[in-house]
Amino acid sequence: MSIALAQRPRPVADPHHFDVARIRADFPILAETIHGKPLVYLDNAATTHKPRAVIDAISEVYQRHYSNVHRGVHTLSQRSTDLFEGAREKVRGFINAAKAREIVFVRGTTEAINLVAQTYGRANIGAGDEILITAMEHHSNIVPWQMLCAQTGATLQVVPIDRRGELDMEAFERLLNDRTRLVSVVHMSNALGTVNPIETIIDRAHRRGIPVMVDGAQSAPHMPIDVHALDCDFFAFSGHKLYGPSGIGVLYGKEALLKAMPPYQGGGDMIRQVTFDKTEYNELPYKFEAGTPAIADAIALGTAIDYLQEIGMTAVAEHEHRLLSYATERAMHIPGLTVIGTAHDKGAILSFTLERVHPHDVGTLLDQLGIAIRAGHHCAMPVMDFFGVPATVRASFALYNTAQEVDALMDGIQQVIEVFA
Ligand code: 7TS
Repeated sequence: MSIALAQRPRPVADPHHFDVARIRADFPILAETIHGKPLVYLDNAATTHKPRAVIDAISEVYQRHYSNVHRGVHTLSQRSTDLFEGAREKVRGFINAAKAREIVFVRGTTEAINLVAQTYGRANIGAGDEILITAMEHHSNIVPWQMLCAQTGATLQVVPIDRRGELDMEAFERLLNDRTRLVSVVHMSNALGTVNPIETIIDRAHRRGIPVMVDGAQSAPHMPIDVHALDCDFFAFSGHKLYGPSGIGVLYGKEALLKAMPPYQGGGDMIRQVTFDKTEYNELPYKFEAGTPAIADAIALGTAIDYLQEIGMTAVAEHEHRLLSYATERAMHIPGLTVIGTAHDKGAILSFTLERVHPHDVGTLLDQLGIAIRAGHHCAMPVMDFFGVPATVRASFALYNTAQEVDALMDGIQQVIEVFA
């Protein structure tokens, strides 16, 4: 028997006409006013809002289908197990993994990277070995490797970036060597918007037999992902940036690698047999899913994926790209505004500084106008150090943003400049 959540109105899927008004109507929070102004939400790199379908899915699970998974013979347990495993299958399809057992549910990108560092890393990386990351990583793709280095005596190598915020690919090739045991690289930078040439990175690393982990926290919500075509060894993303719930995320790993890795945490669900002498671990992916998982959240992540696939990730990427081009064009005409991150290939993130105004002041004044942006180091302090700024203002776009919201942002920035003039 298979169980499905209630059918819901679907977003429009017309490749020639991206109906942003229809999409906005699916997101209840976008009707909120902030300080009496319509909400202009441009902090999507931090987290995205949820369509009604996702909110309703959570409610429906708890109202009608909820029980613990993988344990009971009773009907509700079977229903929630079906829905939970159905969500895993949706994730598999979304990133085009070969098998559902290559999809491990975790709390988010951060946990996925820590899992790989502490399992794959501790089993395969030792004193004198090197782990290669880049200078534009989020702290989540720096600190777990530093911890692993402290535990094992391995060292962290860092691919530098240039003033546009692009990777120095020659340096990357130079840094790959016989001691390199793993490359872990961000697909799309949360601080700069840079989309890295991960196909080339994976190809060059694989030529030397080095596995590659991709931090897809920012890419998965904004462009089509095909882990099979990429041939990456690990790929991580978070549900909450993908219009799904917080507290749920995904680690994709190639089956052969996951199979050979020791478990991450011990407990229920990850075992086959336990005696006081010896424990036999469960099969994939359950070996890595100790304890009761975020059941309703995983199911609702599946609903978020349904929602996105109905629209189409290519259409999402194109819409956001149009917004970024328009925002960048307008920003260039504001005196004293410097865009940080001008890579050729960019996702819809506009990071900038304003002369004589601290980013936090920009954020506070924009908030008074109902505009939510992020001001800070974006958990990428080394990027801020490289550009010699303490922080930036960051506007990050999502599928529900509009050109009018870009106008509101730019008008808001003009007002900030006048206040500080
Ligand atoms: N990697 C990247 C590239 C990210 O942008 C983030 C979160 C993470 C990893 C961590 O994801 P988490 O879901 O485990 O927290 N980035 C941001 C941001 O830009 N503002 O708030 C969180």
